[in-house]
Amino acid sequence: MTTATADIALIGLAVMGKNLIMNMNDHGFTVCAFNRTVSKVDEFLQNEAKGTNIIGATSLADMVSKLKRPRRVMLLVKAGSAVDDFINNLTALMEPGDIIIDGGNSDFNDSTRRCKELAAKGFLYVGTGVSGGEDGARYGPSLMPGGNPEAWPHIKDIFQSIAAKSEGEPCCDWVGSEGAGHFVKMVHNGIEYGDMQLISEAYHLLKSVCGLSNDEISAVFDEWNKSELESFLIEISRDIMKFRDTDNVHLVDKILDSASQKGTGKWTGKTGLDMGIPITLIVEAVFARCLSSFKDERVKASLLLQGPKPKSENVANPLEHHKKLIDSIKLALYASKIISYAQGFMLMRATSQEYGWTLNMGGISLMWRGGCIIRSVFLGRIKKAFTTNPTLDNLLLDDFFNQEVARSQLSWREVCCTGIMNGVPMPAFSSALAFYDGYRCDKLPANLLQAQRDYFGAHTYELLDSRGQFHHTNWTGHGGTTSASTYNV
Ligand code: NBP
Repeated sequence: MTTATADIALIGLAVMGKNLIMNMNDHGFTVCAFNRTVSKVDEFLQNEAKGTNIIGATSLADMVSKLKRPRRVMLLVKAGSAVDDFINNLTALMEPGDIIIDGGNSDFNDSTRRCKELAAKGFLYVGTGVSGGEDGARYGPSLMPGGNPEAWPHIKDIFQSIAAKSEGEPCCDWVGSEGAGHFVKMVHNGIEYGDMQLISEAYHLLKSVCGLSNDEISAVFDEWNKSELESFLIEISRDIMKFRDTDNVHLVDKILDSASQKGTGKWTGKTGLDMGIPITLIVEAVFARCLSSFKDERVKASLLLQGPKPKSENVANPLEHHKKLIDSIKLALYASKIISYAQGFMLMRATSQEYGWTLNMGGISLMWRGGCIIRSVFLGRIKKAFTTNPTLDNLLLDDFFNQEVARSQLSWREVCCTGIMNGVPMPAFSSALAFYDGYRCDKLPANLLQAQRDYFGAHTYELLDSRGQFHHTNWTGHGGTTSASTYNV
């Protein structure tokens, strides 16, 4: 009979799985490794895992027999049907009270379904966000677990040990029930799309309008990384800008300007639309990638469509010559980033209320403070805002962020004007500014929209002095007096 010696089993020996196993091993946990293609288990044991306490399994049944009770099994496989297939096979081998954890990029709606289905059978399900890529998985990821709360005491020690640490605190805490963990990871990825787009727009302006060379842009990013913008994404952008290929040419100049995506940004956008939350910057970042993918059509259009082209003067020292504009671009990036996070937290707040998850916003900021792709000094400020006021309605209403946007906004507006007058697209910078101006506007033109809706579709409107009462007007004199109840536009 096999002795049950393993603390946890991990299925999926690709980049994330292997690195998480090594990380767990480093922290003193005995891990049993398994993979659909079983030959990869031996390969792993004979290479990366050689000389460690990691053990392998030859089948799912073998793996289950090697686990201490309650059994803990973590999946790091391709999201989708592979997860459901493994869950089905595992439940036939495991017992009620055992724990199944999905660490892949699963859709949070799937995690909610799986959590409920497994709870009905007595199993404890956890859907956890894992961020930080290969390096994070190996040396400390940001972990965002959610699901059946009864599972948390059984996995807390392993998760918090292997997670990144920020100011001594693990970047991992219980997020909430059902699909809350994967939801928070999805929003993280949406914000990541936004951050990347903002940096790319700054790059476009620095290159096209200021005429900076790649090395000069790298130097600008290096400076920014010593400021309130200090973050992993600015840091890697600094390194990318100065990276030279084997032929000594900057690699970034050889890369096709057509961005791919794997879908989590799109999911965030769709969730924003479903929840009625204006996460405009994230959605613009997704669409910017879509537009970039029309490379051939854009090249044709560039020869036909008229408009201003960036005019960068040939100056001896562009860094010095454009110092004011460069500083303004930095502030525009900073203010837009504040808007992006304000929108992301709006989405989390609304979804948390809708599903009754009671997400802890300060805790989430801390989970993102280290280990993950959007890690930054800035998240420490967000943590502080939610610690000061845990029920803060909107990040923009926090004194610190309100003041930061106030001091940045003139530069932000000037940068948007400069981009527009030079024909440089800035969907993220400018949509963030439009959101800011809309959010701080006490009277928007939606009164006309309501009148239009009532005019053509009898959709009714409320009056300023009698909210909650709905009126319909016969605008043309020949319409009826009946208001619509089904046709919604
Ligand atoms: P992949 O996403 O490339 O998945 C590889 C694993 O999935 C292998 O173990 C493979 O088994 C297994 N698999 C596949 Br593919 N199809 C399967 C199926 N139909 N049935 C059973 N197993 C199947 O690996 P990864 O990049 O390590 O990512 C793992 C998860 O973590 C994914 O959900 C990913 O989205 C998420 N994630 C990735 C990152 C990252 O930076 N890469 C970061 C955060 C989260 P095989 O060896 O037999 O083909």
